[in-house]
Amino acid sequence: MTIELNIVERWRDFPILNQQVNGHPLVYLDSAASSQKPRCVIDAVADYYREDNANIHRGVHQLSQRATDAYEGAREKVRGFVNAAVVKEIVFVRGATEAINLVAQSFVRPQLSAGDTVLVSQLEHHANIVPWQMVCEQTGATLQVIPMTQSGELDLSGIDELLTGSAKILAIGHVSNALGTVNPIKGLIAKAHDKGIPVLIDGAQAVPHMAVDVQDLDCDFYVFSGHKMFAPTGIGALYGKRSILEQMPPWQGGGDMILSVSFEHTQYNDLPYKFEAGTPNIAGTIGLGMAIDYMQEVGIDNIAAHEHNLLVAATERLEVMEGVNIIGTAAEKASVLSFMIEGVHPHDVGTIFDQQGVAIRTGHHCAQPVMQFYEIPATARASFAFYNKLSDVDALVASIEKVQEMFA
Ligand code: 7TS
Repeated sequence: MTIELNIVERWRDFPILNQQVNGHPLVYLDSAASSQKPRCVIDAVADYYREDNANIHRGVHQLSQRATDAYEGAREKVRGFVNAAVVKEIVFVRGATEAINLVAQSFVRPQLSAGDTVLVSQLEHHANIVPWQMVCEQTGATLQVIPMTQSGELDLSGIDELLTGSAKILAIGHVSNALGTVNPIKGLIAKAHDKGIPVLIDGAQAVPHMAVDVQDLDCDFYVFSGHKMFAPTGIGALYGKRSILEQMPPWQGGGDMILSVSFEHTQYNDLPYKFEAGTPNIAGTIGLGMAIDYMQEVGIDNIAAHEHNLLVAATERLEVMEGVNIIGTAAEKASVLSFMIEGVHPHDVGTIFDQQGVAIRTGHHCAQPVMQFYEIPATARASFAFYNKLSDVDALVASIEKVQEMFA
């Protein structure tokens, strides 16, 4: 109960939520696609442009020093947020997608040849499939897939055969964006490490909802996007173990990633700058730092507990609705409820929801292999953040009833 009291008014920190859509109060149930931003994050970005804007790491002047301090301060916040051992292990990138491409091209590609495998799962977002397919095409290696079960969990019955010496990386999501399944990554990481296989965790759908400790997980890489955790778009982070990042060649070349350049020889910069070519998203990085401060103030455990209540409440309501099928019924889930309404295409569901002011996502959620598994083209997906209220679950149910009325 104290959790609910602490957190229930937090939606007021998000100015965008206080509006009407199509004549109804906005109910935002699409945070898995992108979260909304609290006032403090919006202000941090605006204040940076108003007061401190300058390029970083290059000026002796006041503004550049302030911008550099704010940018590097945010890196320390990200380090603390995922409990990395040292700040050098945090590389700023555009988002989860760019981080995975970086690891695929810089770390994995040089090790791959025909006969090798890259291991992903059937639950992955396209961002954790396509970069690996590309690197396989470039090297002649093969993509292998951990299958899934009807409930939307990983089918680990054949895992020992997949984790063989030919696997050069296991790349797996922490939480599935299409179904909300929380994968048992800690055990998988340990199993892969027993065979000497490094592991990348796609944490895009995990960090907004639960505490993550990369040292405890012992993953080699952990990637996420700022915009799903209340920060701006165009900024995210790659965590990598220092010993591994140090051995990896740069991925993109340009300014800031070098110590010295001549036509005969270029000496690369130290970590993490080696991987940050060009002027980065300074404002976005500062916004990310503020989003972390904000989440820590709200309390990640409070966030997880409140969202769990919302998910349980919504699941219990939808489970007993005639003609409504929940897609993805894993024992461990976070913040995502995918469903189908019998006789209605999910896109029509989304449109009717919008007319009620309720924003959900419909489609394949950039996880087409999950849709292929269930032999469906799409689902309707409600996804929660801690700024959602129990009354948003009522709005979800009322919108489903409206759809059913219209298609009766
Ligand atoms: N990994 C997962 C698990 C995701 O859910 C997403 C985006 C990405 C990677 C890619 O993140 P990006 O910030 O680099 O684009 N997922 C979704 C979604 O579920 N709806 O829209 C985007």
